[in-house]
Amino acid sequence: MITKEQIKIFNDKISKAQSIVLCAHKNPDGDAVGSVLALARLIELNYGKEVICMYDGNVPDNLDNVPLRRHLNYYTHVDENISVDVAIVMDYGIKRNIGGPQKFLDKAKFVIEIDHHKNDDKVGNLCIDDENAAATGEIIYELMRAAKWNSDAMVWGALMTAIVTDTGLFKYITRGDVLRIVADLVDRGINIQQIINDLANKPRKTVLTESLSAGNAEFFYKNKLAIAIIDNKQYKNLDGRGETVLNLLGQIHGLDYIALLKEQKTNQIGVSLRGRFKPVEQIAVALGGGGHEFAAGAVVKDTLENVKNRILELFKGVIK
Ligand SMILES: [Mn+2]
Repeated sequence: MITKEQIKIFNDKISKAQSIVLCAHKNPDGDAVGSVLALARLIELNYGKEVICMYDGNVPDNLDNVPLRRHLNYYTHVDENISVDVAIVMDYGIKRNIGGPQKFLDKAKFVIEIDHHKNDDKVGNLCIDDENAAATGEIIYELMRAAKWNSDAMVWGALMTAIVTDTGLFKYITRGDVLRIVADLVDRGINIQQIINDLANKPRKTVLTESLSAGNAEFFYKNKLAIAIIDNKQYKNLDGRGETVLNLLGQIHGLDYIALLKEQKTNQIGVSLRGRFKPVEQIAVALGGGGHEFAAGAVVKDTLENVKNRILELFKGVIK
């Protein structure tokens, strides 16, 4: 629930700001990119202000068609000497996920956060958070409605991309509210098929690498846990988080948990965890990460072998 007070503060800060930067988590996904670009456009339409959108890491190719994609700047391409009146950080989860844009947050006179992750160490002076939201894009939509902002097809397309991404093509939706937002966006003319087709648009080497990783997965604890690996040599072929590996393995009858280990560099392993009706968030937290009940992750500074053993050990306590 977004309060009148929150809208008042947001309105006040944005109205007075000369310089506004927007960012989300490192290696942004459809929710991060969609939320940043939707809010950027909303601020442009309703306050007549241009904002600076930035990211760290890699924006996957399958987000190339998100409206206004070209407005996203790699953070080092933004002049680090600019003054920042307001920084808005979205969908970030934990502070460590912000990456390079953090230095712009550090010098901002006011920080607004908009997020749907659980987080006990918030960075915002104003927090428009909702742990029950299916996507940060859902909160942006609610803010847009509550503030009675004007919007256009670019905003709606970006918000649909955010919701489609974080609900795993609507699979994780547990509240009718999200579907009512989707219904409204469809009534406004957004084509779901086109959004989903655009998101399925990956480089060939990525899809082949992902299928290979799924094909070589190992199974543990009476086949309830699958562990798939993408080593550093294969990692450069990856574009995004390896969702295809998780989706392929997630179809296996009787499987409860999937762990995908990506060797981003020597002694740095990106871990993506998925549970099929079984929570994985605590495992991610134990690895120093976080996320959502059934989809979570962490980045662990250790060898592939050690991280795999830690994961086996953590799941041993969970799988009975
Ligand atoms: Mn999200």
